[in-house]
Amino acid sequence: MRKGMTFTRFIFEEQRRVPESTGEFTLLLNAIVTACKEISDDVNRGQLINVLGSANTENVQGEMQKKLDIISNDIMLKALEWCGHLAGMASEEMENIYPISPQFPRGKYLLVFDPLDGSSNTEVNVSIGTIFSILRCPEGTTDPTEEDFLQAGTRQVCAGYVLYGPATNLVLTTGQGVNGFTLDHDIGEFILTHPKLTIPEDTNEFAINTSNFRYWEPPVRRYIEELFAGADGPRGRDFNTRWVASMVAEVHRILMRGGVFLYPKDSRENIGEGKLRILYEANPMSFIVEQAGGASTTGRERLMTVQPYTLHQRIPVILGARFEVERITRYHLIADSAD
Ligand code: AHM
Ligand code: MG
Repeated sequence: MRKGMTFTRFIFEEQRRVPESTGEFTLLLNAIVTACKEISDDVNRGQLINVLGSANTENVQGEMQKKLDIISNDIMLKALEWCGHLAGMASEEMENIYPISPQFPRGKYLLVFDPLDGSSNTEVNVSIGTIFSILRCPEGTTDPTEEDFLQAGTRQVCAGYVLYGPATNLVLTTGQGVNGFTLDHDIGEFILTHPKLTIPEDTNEFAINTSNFRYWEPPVRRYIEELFAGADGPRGRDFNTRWVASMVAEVHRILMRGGVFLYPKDSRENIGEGKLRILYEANPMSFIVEQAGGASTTGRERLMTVQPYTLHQRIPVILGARFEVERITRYHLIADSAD
């Protein structure tokens, strides 16, 4: 007998706690998870099925797409457009929103996703993942426009990611804490392996791409310089660096053993307000991190309160251990008030 509750049972039991629930949300989640199992399978087979390498196309943000970016995006669209629970979708890999074809029924939710986060890592067999966020479609709207997707992170109904690493993990929040599951390939089901995840308030581990040091603002440089100084500096203890270049893997590590992650604002022309996208990356990860007891900021305000004004808008992201995030925010306030 295997130990642990299946994801299917978990979400049905959650549904029973909400007597007025129609079951629509539960079925939508199941469909998302099925799509991610298919992506997991393709990622896992990799070069055996010739899905590695560049697709030689650019996405709307001018980034080169990998074959797996496009395949994962197509899997999500095809697995979810027919389900009847969505009124529309938006993805990091598509310029415009994806309306549900008239041949399918429409539902009350909107789905936004990054089909394959960290895809620069596909050829090197380093962990990558799918990030998703479920929003409510405005009441009475069956034909959503781009504007309907532009919701602050605090309005998310659910956020999650599936990490394709040595194991395939699903991590999910609906605003009642964070739970983690591991895919049991033998039975094709996710099993609840990490219930009620929490992030320690303090940490000695930080993740940032230090090659961008010269482009950062003074408060971020100050913070990182103090960490570099370790036991000899004002922090009086040593810190350790990690950088996977897959946000989904960084957030997973933070959920498992703590830490802080930064992709701050910088002065490069193509980055400016940050590299990561509000809707597909920053908001869902912030929801998960806050629900696990961590914090998330742009450096100047709580990230999930920022009102997006375009679909692919980018934002500075600083998230993880609460004490560190508060310290970095303080450094921004001090720097701004001195200006
Ligand atoms: P992607 O969605 O195109 O993969 O880009 C997002 C990724 C994040 O997962 C990661 O934190 C960051 O880009 C790494 O950027 P860099 O290569 O500048 O270090
Ligand atoms: Mg991404």
